[in-house]
Amino acid sequence: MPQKIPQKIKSMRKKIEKMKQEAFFLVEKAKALGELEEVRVKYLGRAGMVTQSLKGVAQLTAKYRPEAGRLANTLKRELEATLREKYDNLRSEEEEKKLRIDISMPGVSVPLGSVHPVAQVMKEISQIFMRLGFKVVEGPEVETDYYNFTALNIPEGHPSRETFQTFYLDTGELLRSQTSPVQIRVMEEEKPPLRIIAPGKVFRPDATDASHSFMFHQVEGLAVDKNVSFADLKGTLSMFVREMFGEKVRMRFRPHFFPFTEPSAEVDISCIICGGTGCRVCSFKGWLEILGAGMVDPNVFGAVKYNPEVWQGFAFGMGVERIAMLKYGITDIRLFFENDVRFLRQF
Ligand code: 2NL
Repeated sequence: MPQKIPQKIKSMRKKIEKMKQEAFFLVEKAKALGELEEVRVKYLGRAGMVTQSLKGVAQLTAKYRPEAGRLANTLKRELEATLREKYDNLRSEEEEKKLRIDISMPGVSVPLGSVHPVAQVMKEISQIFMRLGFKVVEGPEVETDYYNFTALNIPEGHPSRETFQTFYLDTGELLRSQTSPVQIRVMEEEKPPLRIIAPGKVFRPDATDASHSFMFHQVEGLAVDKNVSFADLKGTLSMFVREMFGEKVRMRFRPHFFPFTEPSAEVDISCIICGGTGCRVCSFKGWLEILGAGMVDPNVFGAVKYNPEVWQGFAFGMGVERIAMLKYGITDIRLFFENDVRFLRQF
């Protein structure tokens, strides 16, 4: 015979069931987080109906306590779960409403940046040489004494090795003072013939003024092949000058000395401001120095184990800021590094 369920328990179940129906109905009905919170307080708050029922369990006789406790606790857990679910739904609905776009609203304009003039000119230089078959290569800005000096035939005691001409690090390394070390690294890795340009940042501890900065940019170039001559150097550079500064500009070579090239030359162009008649920009000389160049010294080839009896090469190096200043008529190098948008916007 199944045990008869006492009347008291039946009425407890009924009461709890009614409370559950009501509470779930109110949760269902809630349209905003505020309304939902009211429902929670009504049932689960300190003076809430479910909370009170649980408290009431203690006053019951021992016979009914387990069943009453179980019923009230189950309702509490079910109600908490459905409140939590509804809370999440309402919240994501409200979030979504916030994200909805009003297409009649005026747009918000985003200020556009632009490519830095030094980066623009460096790219322009690189592209001219790329059209002549040169490949762009990059390398580390922190270098060793060997790659920055020794391999380039710069002897111990040479003034450019002094601390006032090169930034030395505590590790014994240094900040490259030219991008030639990149070319040494390429020659160590690759067999000739090769044509490469190395654009990038270089560092020298110069006192800052209108024409000096402790950090600036260089593009160096190197071509190695059999039967490369000074005439190839001249042809390549005259092509570059024409592309960069225009048809009318003339070019001249002045003898010079660099440890890594022999013979060496400094290269001038006719003043792009006055056309060569003389003005303040060219200091009334009619000529502007734009780069240094020469035929690769056999000792440099020796350092990278190229046979100088078989291979010849020409090399050149130019300061990007200087080229940009001439091209745009800028008279102070510091303008490139101050990041004043009134300056940068002009390019
Ligand atoms: C200048 C002069 C120059 C080079 C750089 C070079 C590189 C190798 C071998 C030989 Cl790996 N030479 N570079 C040659 C001549 C001049 O730069 O006035 N730069 C601003």
